Amino acid sequence: MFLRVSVIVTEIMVAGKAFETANVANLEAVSVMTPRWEFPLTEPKHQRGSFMSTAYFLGIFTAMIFLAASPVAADQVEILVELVEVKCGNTEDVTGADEFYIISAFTGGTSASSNSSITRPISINDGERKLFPESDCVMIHARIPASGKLVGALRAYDEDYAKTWETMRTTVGKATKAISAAAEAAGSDEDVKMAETLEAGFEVYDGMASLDSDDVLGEETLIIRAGGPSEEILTWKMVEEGLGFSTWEYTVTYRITRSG
Ligand SMILES: [Ca+2]
Ligand SMILES: [Ca+2]
Ligand SMILES: [Ca+2]
Repeated sequence: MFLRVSVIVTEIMVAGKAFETANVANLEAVSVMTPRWEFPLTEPKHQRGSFMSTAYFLGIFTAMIFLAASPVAADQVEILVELVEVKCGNTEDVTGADEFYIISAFTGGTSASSNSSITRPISINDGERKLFPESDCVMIHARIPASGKLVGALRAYDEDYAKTWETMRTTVGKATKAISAAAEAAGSDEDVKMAETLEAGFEVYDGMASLDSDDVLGEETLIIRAGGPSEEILTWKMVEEGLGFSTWEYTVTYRITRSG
């Protein structure tokens, strides 16, 4: 479409230029010839005709430039936020591998643009990097207004108290519902208000004793605007270097994809 409009504009530019050049030649001829032949070249009708033709071309030219410069306006943007991999520099557990997992909460301010997810634990040790399984990657996939945004909150854990992961689906569903309801009730697109609605989701998880007993490795808040590159690969680093019993270091890579 854009290419086609560009070609048409170029054609009009060439035609307009040729027309203009011809007119300039005519007008020069008029000024040179005026002293000797006042008629017909200085006849007002002829000059008005030239002016009208030039204005006509200019009008079309301007319209075509406007069309070419205006992108096809998408009022909605589809955003996909996915986990890619986790890299471990240093585990939290003092001996052996950690069981690394992430819970997430996202909202675009409506029920339809709210979601929560949890990944099944990945056994990972010092110096290793592991891909999140495809079935656990998607944190949010939503359509939001082109002027909108998503806010998200991520929390990473090392599992120390085994859970029945099959029953976690029910919990994830409850968390998603809680975020959806809070987002609809808040009815706000302020960053802080949107982030607050995510708390409703975390409260559901925090109510589980087994999850509450696991070690929290890091937390991250995200604001993802609808406008932006079609693909971004970002990292979230969490480090504990303190004087406590344990130290750890993790880097999580995630991807944002936008399409019109
Ligand atoms: Ca631990
Ligand atoms: Ca552990
Ligand atoms: Ca350690």
